[in-house]
Amino acid sequence: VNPQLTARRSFVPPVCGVFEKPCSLLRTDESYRFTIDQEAEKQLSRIIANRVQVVEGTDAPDDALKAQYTRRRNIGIVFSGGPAPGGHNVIAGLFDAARRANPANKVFGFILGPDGIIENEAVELTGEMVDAYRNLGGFTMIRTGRTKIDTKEKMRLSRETCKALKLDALVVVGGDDSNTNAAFLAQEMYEDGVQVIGVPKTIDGDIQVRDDTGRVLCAMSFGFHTAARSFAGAISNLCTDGSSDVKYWHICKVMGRVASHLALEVALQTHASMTFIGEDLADFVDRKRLEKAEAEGTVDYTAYGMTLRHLSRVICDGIVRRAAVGKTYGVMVIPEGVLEFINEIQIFIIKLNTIIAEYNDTHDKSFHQDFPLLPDKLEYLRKLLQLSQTDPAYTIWNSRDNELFNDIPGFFQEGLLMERDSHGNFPFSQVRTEKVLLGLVQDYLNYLKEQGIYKVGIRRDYYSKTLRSAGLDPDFYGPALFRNYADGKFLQVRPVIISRKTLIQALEKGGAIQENQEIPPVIEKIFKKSVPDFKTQTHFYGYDGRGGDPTRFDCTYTYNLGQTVFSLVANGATGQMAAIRNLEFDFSRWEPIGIPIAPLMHLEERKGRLALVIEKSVVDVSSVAFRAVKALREKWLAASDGPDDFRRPGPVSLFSDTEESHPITLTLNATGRT
Ligand code: FBP
Repeated sequence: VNPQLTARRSFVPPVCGVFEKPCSLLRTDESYRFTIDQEAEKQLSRIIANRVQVVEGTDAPDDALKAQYTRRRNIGIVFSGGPAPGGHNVIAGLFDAARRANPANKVFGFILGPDGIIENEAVELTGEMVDAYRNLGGFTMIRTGRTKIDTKEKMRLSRETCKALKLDALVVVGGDDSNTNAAFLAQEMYEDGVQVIGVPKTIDGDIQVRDDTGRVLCAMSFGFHTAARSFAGAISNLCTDGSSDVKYWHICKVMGRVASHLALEVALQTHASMTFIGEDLADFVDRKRLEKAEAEGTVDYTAYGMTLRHLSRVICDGIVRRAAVGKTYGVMVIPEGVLEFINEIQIFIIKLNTIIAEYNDTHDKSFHQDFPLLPDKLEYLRKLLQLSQTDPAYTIWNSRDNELFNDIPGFFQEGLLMERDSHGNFPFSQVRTEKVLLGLVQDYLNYLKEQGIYKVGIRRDYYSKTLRSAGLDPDFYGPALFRNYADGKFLQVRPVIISRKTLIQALEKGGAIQENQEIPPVIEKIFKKSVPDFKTQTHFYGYDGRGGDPTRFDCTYTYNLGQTVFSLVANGATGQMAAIRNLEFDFSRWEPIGIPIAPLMHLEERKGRLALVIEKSVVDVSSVAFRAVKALREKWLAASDGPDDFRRPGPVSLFSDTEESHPITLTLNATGRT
């Protein structure tokens, strides 16, 4: 028996005031504005007119409301997509609210994600099952899957399952793509009287909903806080380890398929030496390129956004600057989806999506069945990229494209063809993004070494003390080894990259040693230190954080989401996503609401075609949280004489509510303070 586990299971999350009332109802809030996509209007006609619904509690429901609220119901729930901490509490919140309204209500869990709906694999959830998973991480109770219900046949089978189980409502707990799926299910099952409710889940934090005027309806999806705290804890430990044995650069890839929200939160929690935010790289404008093009009377679109090569230079700049003050170690955070924001990569991916879609349409076997059998895959791929004539925007293949393509290491050139997931997303979690970048970084560092730019600064006091302790006169040996040492605290070692032979010659010339005499070991030691060594350890933080036990924030958030789902179901809503308004503020201000899904949809390229999806929310580079990180970047790089500025995030506790128990990005964006 693990007492901590028992304590965790018995934690009772606080509920919003409305859920303490015997009954809840919905009030339409007309004040939110959404621009409706014409395609959404056409394809989701049944639910497009939905409005924001605010859940309100009542002590004295009239008879009609009471009858509707307490009517016996069967509700199905499915997890869709990657696990996110808190999912079990959505079930617990829904189960408790359903049983409270009517003890005869039944909740069915679909096994292994949407496949469970298609194949009618469901289990009726009992109190014991729910209790066993309260406040625990993962989706282990009913597991999850990534299947998309995207064909007529899958939709037909899903409808049959709902009929067979006599479902009144189906709850889809998932990310942007799964909520998109929920909207289509709501549309299709409208006639059958099956209500469909979505729940915003994903550690990526990319389901954030604002209306056209920027008013926040859903500040964050659940699971984000726990994952960020887990990653930050591990990365903070690397900051401590790195600054103790001062020998490695720790390269940390942090999950988030596209958006860099997790990397941003981790940066704020740990103050790692360098953190790259994909959205920031895309925002970069190469002024020199633009001016040159302008002078030539042309427009250079490639001046917008950072190239892979440019990014590697920025990374090198940080490494070189830290080395110059003796710091040959550090911690670097790279978001999993960073390549998504590198234009040239994005163009290759979109172009290949189109080619793969066309191939699948015109061949017996799918592209991914045929491609692995080809003898020279790279040659084939190059031809594909050059020959694609489908979309004029992506057909231009010039020498620059060629150059950019050649910059990408071979394993990733082929990797660009990796099979997309069922929603058409490129599987960045399977790409060794850090390896792609580090290859370029290492090459450039070698060049900088040769140029004498990448060198280790040795503290003057260190070198004087070391020589002296070996009984050698620093003023005698020093000049032979160093120049311009009198200027500052740090010595620029010169020449930086010299062979042992050159070093001996320099010492002989300076009269420090006689011909053929051995170099005193202490000088050898100092010399060795002057030659930078870029040693790295790479880490991937993703699946571990997805499986963690939810923080107090996520436990409370998800339990209240579950309760919100029941209120929406019991009041007849469909095509709505359960959410908590004011999540970014103190719990006392949280308000359960329903957000209409259809108005959030727009057209996006998926698998080479335009598809109606919910727009992912990426990091806003004008947000307070991002601006804070930008302003503190130089401080956190600590390329100066002083100590590093690493931050140790506080411990994660289920039982105390502190400032640490909310995402810093949320607090900053809402209030402008940490
Ligand atoms: P969801 O959007 O389904 O929540 O999943 C997010 C995520 O964890 C991403 O961060 C990551 O890129 C992806 O899932 C990994 O997918 P898989 O589990 O298929 O490897």
